[in-house]
Amino acid sequence: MWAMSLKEAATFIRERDDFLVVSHVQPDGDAISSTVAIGWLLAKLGKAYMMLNEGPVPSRLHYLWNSSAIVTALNNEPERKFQNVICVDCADFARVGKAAQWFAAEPQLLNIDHHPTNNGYGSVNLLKFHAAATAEIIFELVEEMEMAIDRDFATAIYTGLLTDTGGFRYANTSPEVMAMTSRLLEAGAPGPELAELLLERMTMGQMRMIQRGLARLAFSPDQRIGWLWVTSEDLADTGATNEDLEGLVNYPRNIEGVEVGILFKENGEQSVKVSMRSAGAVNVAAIAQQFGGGGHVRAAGCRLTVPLAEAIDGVVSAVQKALDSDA
Ligand SMILES: [Mn+2]
Repeated sequence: MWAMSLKEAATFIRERDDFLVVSHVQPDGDAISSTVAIGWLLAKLGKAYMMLNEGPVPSRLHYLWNSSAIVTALNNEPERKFQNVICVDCADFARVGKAAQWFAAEPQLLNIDHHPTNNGYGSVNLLKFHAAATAEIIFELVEEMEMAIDRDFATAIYTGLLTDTGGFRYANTSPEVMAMTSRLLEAGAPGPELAELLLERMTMGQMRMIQRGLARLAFSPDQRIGWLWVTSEDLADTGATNEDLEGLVNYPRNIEGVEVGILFKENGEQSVKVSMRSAGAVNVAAIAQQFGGGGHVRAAGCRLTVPLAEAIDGVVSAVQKALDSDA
């Protein structure tokens, strides 16, 4: 079945020309790496293609081969429509966002993804739910097509694997991932430099937000809930972006004994974005659902249209209730 899917995907690429390569809104490391890796493959085959994303490429990923050629759909009206589309790392069709404006009315679509919720919206689907990253699937596709890899390609795939496995730490860090990583290093992927850049380095905005957030760290009386908040003013003062808030919620969550870590992010006077992380005792997706949000058992979020203090009271009480009923 998997071997068949790989062949079908290879045929889709070989028999067509003039492709649009897209990934999901607010692209992460795997999304951009997968986009440029498919671009690399198409370039090697002498195919015409364009790479597109709804939003801009995060600046820390600018080292990726040809990433500067990725067009931002938000800033550009469609110049034309594409009949052949390759979607990478998009769990559902809606995740491509405004990039869809560049698709022909009934495009031929190759859907390459690893999200278990992907419903197979492509004309051809290359889906492997236990793959650690979409980049892992693309490496298999390039092997299937018997192409020699180089440093540019290896760096892209390594980046997708590194980011989607949280630095080769999460449960998806399979023996297959490690075997692949070994080959990527042989092909010239700069492992230590990528780890430094993607896992260690912080922007000044990020550090300023950590500084402010940690100064406010608060706990429930039983210390099983830890939370912090950032205000609209913080973002304005520090020049931090939303990207700079990534990982902030892990500080309370990582403390010994804390079951749920929460980050409250104020967006104007009556809007608060809430991110929750659970150590496992409670299902934070169920709590997020009470407030109209959703997510995964251990990572979920919601948005409340109330002042910050009210959002903190409401969500912390709901989490406390869930923890108490669990005990
Ligand atoms: Mn991914």
